Amino acid sequence: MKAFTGMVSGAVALLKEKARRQKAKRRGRPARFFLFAFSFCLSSLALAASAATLQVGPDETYPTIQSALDACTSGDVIIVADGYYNTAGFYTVDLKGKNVEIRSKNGPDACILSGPSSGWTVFRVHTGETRDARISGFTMFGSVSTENSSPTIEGNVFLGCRVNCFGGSPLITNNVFLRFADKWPIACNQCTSVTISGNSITDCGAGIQCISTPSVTVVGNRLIGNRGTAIWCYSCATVEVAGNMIAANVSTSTSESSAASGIRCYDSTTARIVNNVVAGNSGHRAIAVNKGTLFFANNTIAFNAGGESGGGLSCGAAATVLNSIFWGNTAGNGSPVSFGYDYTAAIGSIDHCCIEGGKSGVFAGTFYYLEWGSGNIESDPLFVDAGRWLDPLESWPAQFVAGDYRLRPASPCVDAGGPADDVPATDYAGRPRSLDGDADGTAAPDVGAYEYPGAQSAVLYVDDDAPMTRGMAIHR
Ligand SMILES: [Ca+2]
Ligand SMILES: [Ca+2]
Repeated sequence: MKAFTGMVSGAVALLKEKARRQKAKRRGRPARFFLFAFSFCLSSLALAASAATLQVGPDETYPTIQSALDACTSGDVIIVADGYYNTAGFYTVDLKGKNVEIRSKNGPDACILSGPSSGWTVFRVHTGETRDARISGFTMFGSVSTENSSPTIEGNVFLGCRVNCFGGSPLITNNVFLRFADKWPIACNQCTSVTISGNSITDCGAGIQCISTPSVTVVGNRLIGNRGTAIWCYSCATVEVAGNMIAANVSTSTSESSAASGIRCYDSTTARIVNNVVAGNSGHRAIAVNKGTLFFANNTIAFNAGGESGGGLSCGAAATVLNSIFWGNTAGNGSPVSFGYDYTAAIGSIDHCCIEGGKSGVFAGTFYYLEWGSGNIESDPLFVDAGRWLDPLESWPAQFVAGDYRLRPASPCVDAGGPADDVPATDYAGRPRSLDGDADGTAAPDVGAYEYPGAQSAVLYVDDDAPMTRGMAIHR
């Protein structure tokens, strides 16, 4: 929350600065306006055929983003000066079909956009804009709404607000979402495709929601300490969920289509879930995929608290489960993994996994055939730090102090994975997979999301016993 506090005090300083500038502006307006107009005409003539850069700010040619947008054409760049832009009295900025880059001059700490009320839409993108329409580098107290458009929304901080997309193929990348209380800070409905990458979502009502979107890619996000499902895909044909940190999320839903604290794929055709760390979540189950096919490799699923069945993974899909750790998860039965609990008929395999309780820990329903493959182990994976649930007397509702899910040198998971051909070429932290972690001269994948680097680099482990239920850092 340090960043948040900093931003708020930054906003106050910016308000003062704005008042000072307006005073100065009133004093020097006539001469400066003439100079501006003159130089603008010259530059307009010179740059008529090429992209223009339009400056927005109290002392700039354009006082508002909308006035710059109205004057620009596709390919132009709009740069917004430092300041607090309170949009009281108007405004939703409308891109009006122009594929322009709109960005702050000095990043989100210095440029804050706010609507007149909470829940206000600050940017509306609804005229078929492409990925070349970019909105980046703002702190927003109002939402971005897109309809049948495919903009890039990048590097913003959303405080108590959201990105809401209907149709199109938007890219939502490297944003921070904090304190959006009303469920989904990222919501995509009936898009053609969507890519959601590198975002951080903390202390929100839930995480990422995708509905009826044929192609969903959710990669490299951090979803920590939210009060609902972290990633929920409903009726999306192809879903890829890779390299996400999903920790300390609590879902109270028991609805069949939505219940899961970590990842829920409901009625997907093909789901690929790889390289994720899913730890210390609480809900009906941590990960649930009800039908279709599932490829599930190199995930670390640890210390999740579940409901009836499948505290780690609950699956009715035809599943290939490889190189994954299921440790410390709880449920009524099938604590690590439950297949076909709802009487679905399919075949699933488990190879080269570290599963607490071994084969007898896995539940397979009446119509589900489990192929218990080779290379499975059932010893403690020896995480650097396992994390822990706080005693209910310490915190209520339950909170999880997440640990560090890299492997210790003596972990049985080091070099114990299956063939490298089938699994992601890099690990959760971006290291090559495979490395020779046990120094026997042969590189092999590890089990879990992290590849142990072995003697190839010195690693200093730091005790990270700090609560992360509200967005604390975790090693990457
Ligand atoms: Ca290895
Ligand atoms: Ca080796």
